[in-house]
Amino acid sequence: MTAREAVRAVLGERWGGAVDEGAAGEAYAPANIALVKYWGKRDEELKLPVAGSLSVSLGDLGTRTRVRRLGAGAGEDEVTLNGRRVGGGEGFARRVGTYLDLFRAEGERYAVETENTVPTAAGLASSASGFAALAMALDKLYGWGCTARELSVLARLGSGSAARSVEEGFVEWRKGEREDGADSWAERLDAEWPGFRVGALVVSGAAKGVGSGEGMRRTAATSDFYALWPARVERDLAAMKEAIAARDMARVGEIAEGNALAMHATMATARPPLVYALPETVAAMREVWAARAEGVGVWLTMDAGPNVKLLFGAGDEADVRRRWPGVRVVAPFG
Ligand code: 2P0
Repeated sequence: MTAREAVRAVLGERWGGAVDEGAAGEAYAPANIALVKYWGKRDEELKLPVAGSLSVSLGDLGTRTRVRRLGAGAGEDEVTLNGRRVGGGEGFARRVGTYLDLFRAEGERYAVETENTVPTAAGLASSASGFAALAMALDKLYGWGCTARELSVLARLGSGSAARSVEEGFVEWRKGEREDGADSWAERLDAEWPGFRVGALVVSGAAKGVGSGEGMRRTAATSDFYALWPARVERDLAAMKEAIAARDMARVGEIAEGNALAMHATMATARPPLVYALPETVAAMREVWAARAEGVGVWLTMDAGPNVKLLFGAGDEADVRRRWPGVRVVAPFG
């Protein structure tokens, strides 16, 4: 099944409705950090994952997007990112354009204005909030009235992790079994945790080397250790949900840190090897472990880049801020 067919399957009768020129839709979606990671696809085009994953959304750090239908004469989409017009040849505009192709009727063009409320320098920005906000803005523009589940499926077709950014709080993305991906969507866990904290440690602003998509493909195709990954995620997901239900910060931290390191171990054993850590990353990891040895309740997680994210409870926030004066602290539950 193609991604465009998947969109038709979601929208059914709502598919293909026209909107007036100048009509617009706007939406906001939060960024998210995975506590149990998504790494590997069972279907590249539909972005169906090999395993489930679980994340926490970052509240008011995310993306606001406005989509407007351009007049009939418009030759191309107009894409703006943080107030700057992005040329059609740039990666960001191409990804947005390819996503819009899934929805547009022949000749339809859009103006897409995207503002990230995540400071780029915080190392938390990702495609997840961007595609979730874009899917939600299109829903408003066309008046489809999609459910959260439908929005999650539509967002997933832009970027896998975007499936999780249509909701706040703790979010679980079910891997699903179906070939069309209709059962691969994310839902919010019934768990408020006001004392939960995420900290961003920026160790480098250097541009990413190998993108997630290529990184996943390479890992799955060449790392022997990748065979262990799906079962590991299964175990970690079950344990993580129990730890969250119990509001057990130490368990959550241990599972999240172990899961991230296991993911990075599969990457490091790919050929050619994929190591996102820089020397500064490793130094930051050692600082986290040293802090923990001294009794600070802080754990780490890392994604497809060199920056380190800290996980801790409000009771340890003062210690964390003292040790890492530059840390950007997020309280996902306000
Ligand atoms: C995650 N990452 O669970 C994992 C951990 C990076 C490491 O989801 O190819 O940008 O668009 O589906 O969503 C990054 O992957 O990849 C990601 P595509 P995406 O957050």
